[in-house]
Amino acid sequence: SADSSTETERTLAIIKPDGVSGNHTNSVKETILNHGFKITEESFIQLDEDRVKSFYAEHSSRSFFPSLVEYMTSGPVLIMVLEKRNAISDWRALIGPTDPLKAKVTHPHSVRAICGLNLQNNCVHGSDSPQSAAQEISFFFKRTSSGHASKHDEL
Ligand code: RTP
Ligand code: MG
Repeated sequence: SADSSTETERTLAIIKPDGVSGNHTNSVKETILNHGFKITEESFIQLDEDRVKSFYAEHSSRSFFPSLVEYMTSGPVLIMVLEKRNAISDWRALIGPTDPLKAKVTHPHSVRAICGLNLQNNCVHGSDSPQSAAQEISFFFKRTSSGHASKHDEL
């Protein structure tokens, strides 16, 4: 069918270093599956500086950028591709606002309200548009011509 409202969509999710080290991985994955997403790719990796700088290039001129790079390289992360109808906006809604301290007030059941620590250490990432989802998924996951996923830099 060509009806885009019923087509599955893919988005990129990351459980950030504070989420992994805070033992939130299993509960976040359970939340993802309970909300009807399929986890179709998964990679537990340690990001290096260059990879984080490239991934968050849109923020390279911000004052928080050096701290963001240090944070995102401070330990392993779990990168996932999530699939469902409206995956991009539904995952963004599920994770809640960027700042967990605000999320606790306005979206108390969101992932960041429950697992996040502060504006920087906010547990999870979600692609913010169809364009960034496509770009971020291909940034981390390559597909061979046979259709099998091949991951790089896996721990
Ligand atoms: P994300 O890209 O990780 O899903 O987060 P987001 O869209 O909700 O927020 P964004 O503005 O893209 O910021 C990217 C990440 O940078 C850190 N941050 N620190 N100290 C600060 O002022 C500050 N602001 C943002 C957070 O880790 C944020 O998720
Ligand atoms: Mg963002």
